[in-house]
Amino acid sequence: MLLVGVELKGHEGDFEERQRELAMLVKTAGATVVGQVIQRREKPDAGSYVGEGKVVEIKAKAEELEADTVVFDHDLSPAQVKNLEKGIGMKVLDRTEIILDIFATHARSKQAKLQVEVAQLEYTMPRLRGQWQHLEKIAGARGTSGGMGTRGPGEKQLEVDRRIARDQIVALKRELKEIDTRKTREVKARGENFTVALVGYTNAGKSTLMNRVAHTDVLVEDKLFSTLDTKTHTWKLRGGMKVMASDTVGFIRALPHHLVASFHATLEEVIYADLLLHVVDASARDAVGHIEAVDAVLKKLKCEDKDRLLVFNKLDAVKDRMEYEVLRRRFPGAIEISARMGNGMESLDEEVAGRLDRRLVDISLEVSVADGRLLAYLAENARVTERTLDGEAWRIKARLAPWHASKLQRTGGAPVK
Ligand SMILES: Nc1nc2c(ncn2[C@@H]2O[C@H](COP(=O)(O)OP(=O)(O)OP(=O)(O)O)[C@@H](O)[C@H]2O)c(=O)[nH]1
Ligand SMILES: [Mg+2]
Repeated sequence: MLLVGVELKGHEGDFEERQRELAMLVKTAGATVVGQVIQRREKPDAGSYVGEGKVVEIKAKAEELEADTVVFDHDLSPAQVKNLEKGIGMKVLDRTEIILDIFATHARSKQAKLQVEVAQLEYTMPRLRGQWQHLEKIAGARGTSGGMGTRGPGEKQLEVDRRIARDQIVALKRELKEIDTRKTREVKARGENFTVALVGYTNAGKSTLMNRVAHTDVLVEDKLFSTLDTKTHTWKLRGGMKVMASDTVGFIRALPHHLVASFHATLEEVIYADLLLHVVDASARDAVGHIEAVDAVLKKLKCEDKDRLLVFNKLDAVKDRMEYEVLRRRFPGAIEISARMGNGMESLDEEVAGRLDRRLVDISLEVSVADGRLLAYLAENARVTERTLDGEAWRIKARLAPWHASKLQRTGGAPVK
């Protein structure tokens, strides 16, 4: 595949990094990169994105390098794809299509497969429509306009395709909905534990961290989007607290919004989590860009106000100490770890416990010394901070999880303050 990148004015900074990322995406998708063409422009050309002169150059280069496909690092409109394919004489793909393709090959569970399929169909739909509108114009120009006679044969076929795609989306969504409802119920029913979701840019090391803290065996690969299914496991923090940790789908800059929409159910782990661990590959050249991209997706999920902890991972792989120091200063609250080597795990546990501790509720209550059951319950589930004997009753101050507090309140065991 031949890569094409256009450096638009005002986006110069991240251009090189984007090109590298596109190459990585193409490789992950299983194709080989034979070369690249770059261009600087003020703004995209409406017809062909790169302009006619550049199309000729791309064609020549693609032929010289014996490419069979040209990949653009930009989302192309249906019309642009059409013009480019005509001009270059080979298949043209954009970044979104590559990402969708990777998702399709990496999807394992029924849910992930359905989600990807919906996203793919929704992405192709407007393209079908684009061609249809185009043909409609041709039919009109032929002088067959007016009334029923306007429909050309090609148009009819596309209309049928479009209907099939639409019906398919409806059917897939119905099937998905059943799985989603069940999953949502599961996520919400997790109730009696704090939940922590590992979020972050793709390849940041989320699954590696998951394996480290929950002693699991999740697939870890130096590839993009290895994990498409969220899995939840128990994480025992040093200090005794048990939390549920979920590994999640990695994010990327300009994550196709069809994917965000159709993976909404999978991302519920994030939406309902008590704490988000934002895992960052601190050895990546564009770590700041990655952090911003993740923040943008979290915003789309309306999770920007959630309690978040920044975790700098791959400290063992940081090469440029100077550059890293700049990053470190910019995000002074970040915890530093190496999920692969197991460094920094104590401070991570401590910080997670501390963050979750803030979510505990303070209560004060009086318990009869004879109420062994309630005393045992408190001993098991609460952290008693004060206890004084007052005649036949204990005056107790304690901190406990919100669900325990509301349980006590429901059973009339204690007034919750
Ligand atoms: N050097 C180094 N490499 C690491 C570390 N943590 C993870 N990696 C490597 O980074 C790559 C990606 O790790 P994963 O755990 O699969 O990353 P992920 O965030 O789950 O990625 P996706 O599921 O694809 O979004 C793998 O090759 C890991 O071995 C680390 O602390 N140091
Ligand atoms: Mg993963």
